[in-house]
Amino acid sequence: MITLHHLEKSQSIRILWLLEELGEPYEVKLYDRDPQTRLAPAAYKAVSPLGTAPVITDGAVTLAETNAIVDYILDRHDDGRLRPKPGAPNRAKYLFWFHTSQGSLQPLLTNKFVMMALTARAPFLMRPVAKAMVDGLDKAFYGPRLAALFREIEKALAESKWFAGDTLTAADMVMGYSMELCAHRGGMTEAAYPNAFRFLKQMREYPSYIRAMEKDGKGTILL
Ligand SMILES: N[C@@H](CCC(=O)N[C@@H](CS)C(=O)NCC(=O)O)C(=O)O
Repeated sequence: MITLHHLEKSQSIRILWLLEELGEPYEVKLYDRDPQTRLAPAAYKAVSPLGTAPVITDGAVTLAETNAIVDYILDRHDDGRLRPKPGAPNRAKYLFWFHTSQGSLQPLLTNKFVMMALTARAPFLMRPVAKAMVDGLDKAFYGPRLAALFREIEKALAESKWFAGDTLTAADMVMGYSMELCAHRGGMTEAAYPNAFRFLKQMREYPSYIRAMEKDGKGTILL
């Protein structure tokens, strides 16, 4: 049986959502972040080969990396419902959003937030210099790249209810966590991106997502 090692307030919520949506038996072990560093605790790092969340174990298999885990789990449920099959009309959209989340959007968000946190923790006299560097990076790199992604997200969600069409797929599950971050701290506003916010509302009201959030019990966002 699959065990999800679930780190609070982390990308692992996507796997919890997927497992709840599939409705087959699984185990979940809950881990709190280290109260000082806010990173994964030593017990978590002992399980995860990269020290990062999410990670699952399944018999002799230990697997990290969100999208690898999603594909591993969906290989057992290959009916095309949550992962459109090759040749399906929405396959290209599915692939684009499934990989955009972890290939572009999430790394940009993580890097931007880490840089912001480092600035806030810099020694007092260094802080203006650190802030100027981060602001420069934001203007030249994070800002334009995130804006391009936000525009594309809004366009996609104006065309269809979910990212790959009118029914939920795993692309929505991986994009969902990143979208929460965009809305909370990434500069995405409801006035400018109404369809993105409509997506977030429908995700938060989706029964399997509600069940996942109840099991998590902590809320997704690390503030
Ligand atoms: N590309 C990885 C990123 C994993 C990652 O950075 N996870 C964060 C949680 S949101 C983490 O483990 N943070 C705690 C730590 O680094 O100790 C994936 O998709 O699984």
